[in-house]
Amino acid sequence: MQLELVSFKICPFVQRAVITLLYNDIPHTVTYIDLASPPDWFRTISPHGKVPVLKVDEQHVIFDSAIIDEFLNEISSGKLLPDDPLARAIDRSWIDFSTRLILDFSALIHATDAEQYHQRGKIVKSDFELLEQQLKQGPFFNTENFSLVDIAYAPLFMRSTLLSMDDELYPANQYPKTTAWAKTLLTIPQLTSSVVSDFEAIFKAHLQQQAPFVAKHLKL
Ligand SMILES: N[C@@H](CCC(=O)N[C@@H](CS)C(=O)NCC(=O)O)C(=O)O
Repeated sequence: MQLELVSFKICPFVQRAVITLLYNDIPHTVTYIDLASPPDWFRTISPHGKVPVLKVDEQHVIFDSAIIDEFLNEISSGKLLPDDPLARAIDRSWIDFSTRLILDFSALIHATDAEQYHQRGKIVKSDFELLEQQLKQGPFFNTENFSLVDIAYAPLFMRSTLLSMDDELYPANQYPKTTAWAKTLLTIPQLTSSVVSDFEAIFKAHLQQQAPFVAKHLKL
């Protein structure tokens, strides 16, 4: 099986799949596309028109990061989700919530004026408040066991550490368990190596171009 991951360099959802591939030592190749002008073949393999897409072989393609991650876990260690059905379902629920948090945070970053910025900031704060209440003593979401839930949130934590954000832009600063969790995750080598080497520059250039209000606020 020669896996090929179709990627966009700054996509947090693709990054989840990369972390899972690296964590499990799964051989793979990565093909980068430009989402602003995707190649014709992309539409035929990605019904939602989104990355990540995992080409498993000439006939089989999987899409959606949560589904790709579960597949990668199942063909390797299988240890990245709990055995107990209820615990596994709870993990899937919080993976689903991470997508909401990433999208709410992305909406905040792309606010075009102060009013939108404040409104969206309140939504992100309430998301982080819910997440904080869910966290136990750590170091991981499932205490001692690193899991797909950690992988699902890690891309957000990585992006937030690259920017000097105030509490309104990044309310997680106010939540000690979330802060400690993020700090732990960012020491994991498979996580820090899951983006391209010029990720920071590309990400900041993207914000300058697509999110000028927040870029100015961050003095980028
Ligand atoms: N739920 C999807 C979300 C994927 C997603 O939104 N990817 C973005 C890039 S970060 C995308 O491909 N957007 C292109 C579009 O919406 O046209 C997943 O987890 O894989």
